[in-house]
Amino acid sequence: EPLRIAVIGTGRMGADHVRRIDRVVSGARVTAVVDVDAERARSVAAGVDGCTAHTDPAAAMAAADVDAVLIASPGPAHEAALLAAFEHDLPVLCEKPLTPDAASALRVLEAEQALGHRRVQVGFMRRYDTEYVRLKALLETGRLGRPLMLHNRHRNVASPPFFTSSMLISDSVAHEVDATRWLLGHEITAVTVLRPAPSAGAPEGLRDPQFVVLETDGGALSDVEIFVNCGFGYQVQAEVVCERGTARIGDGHALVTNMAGHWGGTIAQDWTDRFAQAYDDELRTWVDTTRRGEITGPSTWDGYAAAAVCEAGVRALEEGGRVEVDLVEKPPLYR
Ligand code: NAD
Ligand code: ISE
Repeated sequence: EPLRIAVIGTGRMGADHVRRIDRVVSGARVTAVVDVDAERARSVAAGVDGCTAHTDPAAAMAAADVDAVLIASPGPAHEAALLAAFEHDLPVLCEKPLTPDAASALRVLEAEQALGHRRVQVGFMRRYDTEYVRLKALLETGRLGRPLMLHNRHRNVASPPFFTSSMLISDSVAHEVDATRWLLGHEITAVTVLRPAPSAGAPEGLRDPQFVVLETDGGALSDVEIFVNCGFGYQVQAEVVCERGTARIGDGHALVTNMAGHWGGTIAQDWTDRFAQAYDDELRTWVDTTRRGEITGPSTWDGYAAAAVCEAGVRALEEGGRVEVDLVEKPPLYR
């Protein structure tokens, strides 16, 4: 029997996940979509056989033909949707961020523990990107020795109109926070944010770019250049520097052309292009494991830790200086 999924939020990511479940992944179908914008929900539902449209997430989750929930509404709406899914004990794939701040993430962490089993996979899709997967596998062989530093670059063509300076951290650097924790197997203990004079290409008042330094409990440093109005393309790059060597991903060298006195390639323009394979594998994994009654991948703990680090990062941005991260003790469910 296919997994019957309700998709909450049918904007850019939600609509793309609906397409992915409908056309790319096998073993699942979308039986309900939900959006506060009724017209948007109706138009997405109209493209899928047997799919109903709703405006209230709780109503969709109470429907008899829903086995699992994919949350792709904006971050501030995630907590309510997660808690409603827990009430029905439904498995969830929740787009990042789990929630926008540490206190709300902690409430979700506590609610999942009260259920007594993991129900959530968080949408940190870089963990499924083949380049990131190869980098992690290499680090785990130990051949390069102990990781000392991780250098990350994260560039977007342009930020959406609602983007604020703190969202460069909480919405964008959130991915490097997770990638750092996952690649190195360390927790992040402190955050510092440096701010060069903003680019003339950034909207008035937006602190763009920023330079973020993450310290880890394994003694490593991870730095992030976040630049969300670079204008030229979507680039996500990472280089790890270890005791006996370095390794780098994200150079986009899959196709290099030589022509008319120049050599080079093309640059992706957005995440749907750069991470297409990662989103497919993320969703495929969630569907396959959920059908077997398992939950794997980034957990509610990972979502909470990322939210706590980002909250410290936003304080470091606003107040200047180094801000320590204060995590609760890791509960047994996530060890
Ligand atoms: P979007 O604005 O395009 O879409 C959000 C949709 O949710 C809109 O249609 C909106 O009407 C609807 N909505 C708002 N409140 C709702 C509620 N309470 N219940 C149901 N629907 C509601 O945003 P987006 O870019 O698709 O982002 C959605 C989520 O995906 C966010 O959490 C964002 O951080 C995440 N995201 C992840 C990636 C990634 O690379 N993994 C990329 C972009 C966005
Ligand atoms: C967006 O929400 C994402 O998740 C993208 O992956 C990221 O590159 C972008 O900066 C975020 O705003």
